[in-house]
Amino acid sequence: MTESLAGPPRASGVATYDYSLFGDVEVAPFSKIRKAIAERTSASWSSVPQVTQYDMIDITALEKRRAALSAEKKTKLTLLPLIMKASVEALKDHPPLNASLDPSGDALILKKYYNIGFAVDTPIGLLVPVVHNADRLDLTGLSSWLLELAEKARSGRLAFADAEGGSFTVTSLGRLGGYGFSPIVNAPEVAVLGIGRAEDQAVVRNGEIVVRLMLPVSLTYDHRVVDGAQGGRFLETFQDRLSDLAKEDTVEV
Ligand code: CAO
Repeated sequence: MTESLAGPPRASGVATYDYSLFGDVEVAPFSKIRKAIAERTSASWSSVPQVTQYDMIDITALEKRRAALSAEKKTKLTLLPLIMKASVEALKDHPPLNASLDPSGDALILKKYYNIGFAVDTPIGLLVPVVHNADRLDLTGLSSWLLELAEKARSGRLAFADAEGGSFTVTSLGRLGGYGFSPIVNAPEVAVLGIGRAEDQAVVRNGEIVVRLMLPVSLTYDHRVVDGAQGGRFLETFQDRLSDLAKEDTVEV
């Protein structure tokens, strides 16, 4: 189908033109959910000054522990519950990342609850269910909630209540993640943690080149609230809490 797309500049402010002047085009509908994603991401992008910090975390020991826990519990434990647990523990030490800026600009609302949103890739587009009170859940509980909410999101059964009240978001592209990406803050939250694809890499330890499983992470935050030093300290704590989880008997499963 050839159809003119000429019209006035869209809300984005980017001028458009008649693309069909240059070849055949097809006009596909832009779904309701894509419009909602467009609105949320555009609002965040245009109103939040955001910075992304990257790191590589050695998860060799954590991966062994994950495999052992999965075998012990006779259930598949993915990396995400461990990431979520470590995020909650790191947020407790860095309250401004679990906050929202008051619209007046005069106050920061520090949340005493840990409601962690997580991005789910669904047939209709990106949805972000929220694990409420994630700090009260052990790894098994986190894993069950993640599975249940991801399934609800994918099957179109996610209720409004399942996706509201988030205080921090984790977005894991897992195996699809590539080397890294810059997530957009899920405003009015202040920070979002991106997880890339873990891969064996040659790294230097004690002067020797060894193979370790390295996880790329990216933390994006609202620079009005969080400075680079605090972002760096958060990532350090997050890494420490992940190391804690790799040790036996350090956490309730
Ligand atoms: N690196 C390498 N492998 C990873 C990984 C990582 N960072 N994270 C997960 N994996 C592995 C898992 O261990 C699992 O491997 P096995 O089958 O061998 O055990 C496999 O990838 C599949 O994991 P999963 O996707 O089923 O489970 P999960 O808990 O890691 O993730 C969910 C759940 C809902 C986050 C995920 O399915 C999903 O939808 N991700 C996409 C989110 C997204 O679109 N983000 C972008 C938002 S911005 O546009």
